[in-house]
Amino acid sequence: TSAQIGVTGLAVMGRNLARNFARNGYSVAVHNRTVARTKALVEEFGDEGDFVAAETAEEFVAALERPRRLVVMVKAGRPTDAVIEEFAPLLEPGDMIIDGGNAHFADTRRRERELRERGIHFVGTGISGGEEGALHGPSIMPGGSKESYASLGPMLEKISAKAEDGAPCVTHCGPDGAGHFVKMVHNGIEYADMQLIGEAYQLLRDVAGYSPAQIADIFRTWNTGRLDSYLIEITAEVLSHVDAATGKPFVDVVVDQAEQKGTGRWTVQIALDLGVPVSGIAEAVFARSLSGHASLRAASRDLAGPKPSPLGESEAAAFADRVEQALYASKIVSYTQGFHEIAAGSEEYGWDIDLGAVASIWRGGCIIRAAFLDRIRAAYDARADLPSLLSDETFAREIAEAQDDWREVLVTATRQGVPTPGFSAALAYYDALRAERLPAALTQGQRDFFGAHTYRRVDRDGTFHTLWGGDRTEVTA
Ligand code: NBP
Repeated sequence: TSAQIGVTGLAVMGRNLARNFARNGYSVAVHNRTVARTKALVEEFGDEGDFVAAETAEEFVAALERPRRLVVMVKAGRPTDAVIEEFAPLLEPGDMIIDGGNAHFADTRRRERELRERGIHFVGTGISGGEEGALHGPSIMPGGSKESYASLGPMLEKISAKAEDGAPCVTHCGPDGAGHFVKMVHNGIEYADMQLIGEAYQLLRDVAGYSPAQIADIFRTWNTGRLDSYLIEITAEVLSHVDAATGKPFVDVVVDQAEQKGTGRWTVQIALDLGVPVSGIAEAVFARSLSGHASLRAASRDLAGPKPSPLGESEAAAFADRVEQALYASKIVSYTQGFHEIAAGSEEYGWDIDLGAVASIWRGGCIIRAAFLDRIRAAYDARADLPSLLSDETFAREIAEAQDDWREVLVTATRQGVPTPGFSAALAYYDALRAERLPAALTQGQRDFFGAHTYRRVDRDGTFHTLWGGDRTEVTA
């Protein structure tokens, strides 16, 4: 028999993805560098569907129907190149290599170009949802050629998560690196969401004076409203968990130094290159980085400043409502920034990414899945060329309604010395966009003063320079 799809790389993600294909009725060839993993998969889960175990690359390729669809789920970076080098010589024009790892989109662009010259479709594919998602339905973000999507799309649609309206959480994002770019920004937004939730937690704890268990209940309540999302749901689970060894809240026995694997950092690095202000995502990355500087933190512990003093019970509930407003408004801003980055990447690389479709496929399966994404989709459906999510009437109105509370929360946080980099950056972005005049005019004057960098005028076209070192007359540059 010939298999309809092959998966090589059978660690947690690859194994579960292979099972997902098999459970959906596809015959799946499976392969792994270390053969024991292949055997273990077939022994443990062989009865879930039609698996063809292959020990060598040649056997694996021979097991696939043509054109071949070969999913690579190995560690991103050099291992991906090693696997491509191993398999590409065995493939024929028209075959497809689908890279489901967390590759950098620039690597995907390079690999796609190299393989295209050999007639092979390289389909860089973002996959979100962790190991559970891979098994039960992830959100899938494929790039690559239209032709490859025509062949692969129906299979991906079958194994993907489904949104509440039944729509599959997969769309052809665009050519070459578009899928991995979209996945990268997904992860950047995920960092921002997590940071904002963290700030809300700390305010509820230190300013409102609630216990982790009480805060878990507050998050459960929020999860029934407009903040309804996977991350809010698991936040309540983590906060209500009690450490078995000590009987303390779990969150109090975990070292408060956050780690990261790099996709959030990439989102910010690329945003800097594209000139897109993703301040909320950047603050989230920096907040993790700051948390990890243990000796710097220890050396700074005695610096002067207020210690938070918890509110009384009567004020705490009202404060919690304000925090919900601040969290929601900040969330709108971080999605605004993330979608701006996707639009800018799409423009830069000619991908023609459909932003509404991206919002749509993030509604299920992935880590940032949320009711909220349906509203983003609706905003782009109503107007595909929306300059910014903040230009959408609904979001603009919601922020307008939230902003008094948002500002109030930040006043309290500042006065009590509780750090809120995410909430603050979001509000600064919002206010900067609203501002009639920005101090950027002064910046331009300074640049012209020390470096003759020139400036434009509000009242006339052209580029000008003032002779700062001379009689300060203005000349046309
Ligand atoms: P890992 O990222 O831990 O990679 C392990 C796999 O890579 C094993 O199958 C291993 O084979 C194979 N491999 C390595 Br390492 N070097 C190789 C080489 N030179 N040649 C051939 N195979 C090699 O696995 P994972 O956590 O399942 O993730 C797979 C991909 O999916 C990664 O790119 C990851 O970033 C991405 N991803 C992960 C998640 C998640 O939640 N974990 C979510 C979304 C995406 P071996 O068995 O012989 O050592």
